[in-house]
Amino acid sequence: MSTKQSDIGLIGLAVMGQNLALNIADHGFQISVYNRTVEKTDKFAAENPNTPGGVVGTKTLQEFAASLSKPRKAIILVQAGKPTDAVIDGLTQVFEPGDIIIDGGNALWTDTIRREKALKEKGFLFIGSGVSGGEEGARFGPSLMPGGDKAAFKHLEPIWKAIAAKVDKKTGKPIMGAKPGKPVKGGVPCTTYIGENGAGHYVKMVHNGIEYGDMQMICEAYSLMQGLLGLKPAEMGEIFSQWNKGALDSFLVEITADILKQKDPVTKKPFVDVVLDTAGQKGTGKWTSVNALDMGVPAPTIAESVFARCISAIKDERVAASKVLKGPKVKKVGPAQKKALIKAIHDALYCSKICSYAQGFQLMRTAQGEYGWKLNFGQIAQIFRGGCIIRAAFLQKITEAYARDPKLANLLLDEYFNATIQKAQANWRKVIALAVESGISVPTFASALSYYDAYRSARLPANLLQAQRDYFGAHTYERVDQPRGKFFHIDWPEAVRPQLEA
Ligand code: NBP
Repeated sequence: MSTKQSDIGLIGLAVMGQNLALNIADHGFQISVYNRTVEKTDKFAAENPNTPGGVVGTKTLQEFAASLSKPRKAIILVQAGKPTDAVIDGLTQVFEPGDIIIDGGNALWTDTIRREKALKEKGFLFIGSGVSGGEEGARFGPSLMPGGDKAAFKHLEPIWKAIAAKVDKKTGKPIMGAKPGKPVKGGVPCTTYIGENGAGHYVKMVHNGIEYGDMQMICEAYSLMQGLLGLKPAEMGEIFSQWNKGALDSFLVEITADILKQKDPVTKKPFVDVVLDTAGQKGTGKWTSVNALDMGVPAPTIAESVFARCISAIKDERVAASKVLKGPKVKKVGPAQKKALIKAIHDALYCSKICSYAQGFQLMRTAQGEYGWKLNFGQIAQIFRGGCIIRAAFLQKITEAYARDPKLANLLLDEYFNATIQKAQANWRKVIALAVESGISVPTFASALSYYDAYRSARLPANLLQAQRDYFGAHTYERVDQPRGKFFHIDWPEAVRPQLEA
C-alpha cells in the first residue's frame, strides 16, 4: 500500500464508482476507494495495481479518512437517497471541519440543498455534482455539473477538469479515443461551476428530462417511418446515420442508427423487433416534470416523454384495447413521396427538439430565480456538448444563442432557432397531420408544436377559461381595457356591470 496520501477518495464501487475511480487514476491522481461490501474494494484494488495515479483500497472509513491528504476530498457514488445520507453520516464521524464531501450520484436537488446546509453547520464543505454519461462517460470523460460551495470547488476543480469529457475548442465536437491509461489530451473540459447548493444536481436533473424528450422524439420518428413508409429497421438505421451527419448530429441519433442495424444474436431478426415495447424509468424525467408543474413552467414535451414511458409500461392493457378500440387506416405514403416524407420527419424531429430544449432551459431560468442561483446557460449548453447522453452538435447553437443574448427569454426567440423553425415548420405540421390522420401516436412531436403555437400566440383562449373560473368560483378576472393587476368579478348569472374587487 502507498505511503503517500491520496489526492482524493471515492466511496461506492458499483458501475459508476469503479469507472470514475479509474478515470481519476488514469489522470495521475492517487485515489483511495472504499465500499460497504469490503470484498468489492479488495477485488477492485487487486485488479488495478498499475494505474498512473494509483488506487488505494481501504477497508474501513477510518482507514479511508487517514489515507487522504487535507483538506480531504471524498466522492460519494452510491445509490441516491437514504444510502447517500448513510454514507455522509459515516464520513462526518471520520472527517474534520474543512474537509470536502462530493455527492456524484443522481440526488434530488432539494436533498442536496438540505445536505449542504446541514453539513455547513458542522463545518464540512459539500459539493453536489451531476455526473452524466453513464459507465462509458465515467470511465473516459463524463460531463460534470458541480454545484455547492465555490471555494471548496476550487480544491476539486483540477481533478474535475482533468477527468471531464473534452470537446474541440473550435468545432465543439467531442474528442474521442481515450483508452485505459491513455486519456485524451487538450480540448475544452465539459465541466464548469454551476452555482450554489443544489444547482449542479438541478441542472443534471433537467439534462435527464431533456434526454427523456430526445429519446422519445427519436422513437416517434422511427414509428412514423415504420408506420407511414413501411421501412425496415436496417433502412431506418441508414437514414439515422445520414441524419447524424447534419443538424441532428448527436450521440442518441448515432446509437439509434447502430441499434436499428443490429441483428438479434439468437433469431437473426432485426434486434429492435425482438425487444418488448415497455420502457422503464428511474425518476429524473418525472422529477423534472413534477418540478415544472410545481413552478408553473410549461414543459409539456418533457412531461409527454415521461407519460409515453408510462403508457408503454401498461402493455397488457394496450394489447387488450388494441382488439376493441378502432382508429383510422394508416395513410401509406407511396415511393414517389418517400424522400420528401423522410425529410419532413427529419424536420419535425429537429423542430420538436428545439421546443423541448427551449422548455428545459426555461425551467432552469425559472429555477435560478426560485433558488437564488446565477446560472450561465451558454456554459451549461457547452458542458453538455461532450461526455453526456444528450451531447449534440446542436448544443453549440444554444451556446451561440446565449452569447448573442445572455438574458434570452426563450430559445425560440433566438434568430437561429426562429429562422430554423420558419424554414421547417411546414414539414413539421405536415408530419403531425399525417400522424393524426393515420392514428400514429406522436405525443412529443404534437406537444412541441402545440407549445410553439401557444408561445407565439398573443391571445389564447384562457379568457374563456378565466370567465369560467369567475362563474363557478368567483376567482375574478382581469380586463383587456384595464391595467394588469386590477381584478374584477361579476355576479353570475345575471351579470350586468363589472364590479371592482379589492
Ligand atoms: P448503484 O446506484 O447501483 O449503487 C450501488 C452502490 O451503492 C454500491 O457501491 C453499494 O454498496 C452502495 N450502497 C448502497 Br446500495 N447502500 C449503501 C449504504 N447504505 N451504505 C453504503 N453504501 C451503500 O450504483 P451506480 O449505478 O454505480 O450509481 C451510483 C450513483 O450514480 C447513483 O446515485 C446513480 O443514480 C448515479 N448515476 C448512475 C448512472 C448510471 O449510468 N448507472 C449515471 C449517472 C449517475 P454495496 O456494494 O455494499 O452494496
